[in-house]
Amino acid sequence: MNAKAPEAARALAPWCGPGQTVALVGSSGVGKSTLLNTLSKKSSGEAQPRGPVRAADAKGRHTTTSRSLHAIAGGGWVIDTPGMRTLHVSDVTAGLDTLFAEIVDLASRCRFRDCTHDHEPGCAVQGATANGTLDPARLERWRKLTEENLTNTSTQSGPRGNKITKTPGKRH
Ligand SMILES: Nc1nc2c(ncn2[C@@H]2O[C@H](COP(=O)(O)OP(=O)(O)O)[C@@H](O)[C@H]2O)c(=O)[nH]1
Ligand SMILES: [Mg+2]
Ligand SMILES: [Zn+2]
Repeated sequence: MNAKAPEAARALAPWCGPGQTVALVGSSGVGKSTLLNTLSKKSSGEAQPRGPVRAADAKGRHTTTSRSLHAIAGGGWVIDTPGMRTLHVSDVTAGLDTLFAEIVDLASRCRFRDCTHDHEPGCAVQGATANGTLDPARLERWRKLTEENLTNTSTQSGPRGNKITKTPGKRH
């Protein structure tokens, strides 16, 4: 949508009304503050400052530096947030299992419990990509997100950095 046009507010009306609060989240320069100004019908004097977009790579600069809450014209609230260059995922193991339920399902039929669905023989997930029931691009997205989640999620470690796999029992 064109964030500068009043029609933008009309298109978003189902999510922006009395009793509703929305937050604008996304990369710098995508137009969050611009959209906020349209939604809240701010006069130019009280408008959220909008940033330039670098012509070379179309990346925005961080013009908004803190969160702020604004009333939407006609009811509801909108939160402007500073942009981010990248959005990392962490602690989303349960979410990934929900989103890629069919991969979880297939994985239960892999020969190895800790199958990475990459090179292992007897991999049901690779089998499904081979016979066309699973889109290889989807498996690739699963792999990327799973790796990112693994890197960004802290694991509890014991003495000498050993991973704790069991909760220590109560002492008697
Ligand atoms: N033409 C046009 N320019 C836009 C639109 N949305 C944002 N801009 C411009 O893109 C730049 C960055 O917008 P800004 O709202 O500061 O992005 P933010 O970092 O997400 O808050 C500003 O120069 C805006 O005027 C749009 O829908 N159309
Ligand atoms: Mg902004
Ligand atoms: Zn497998």
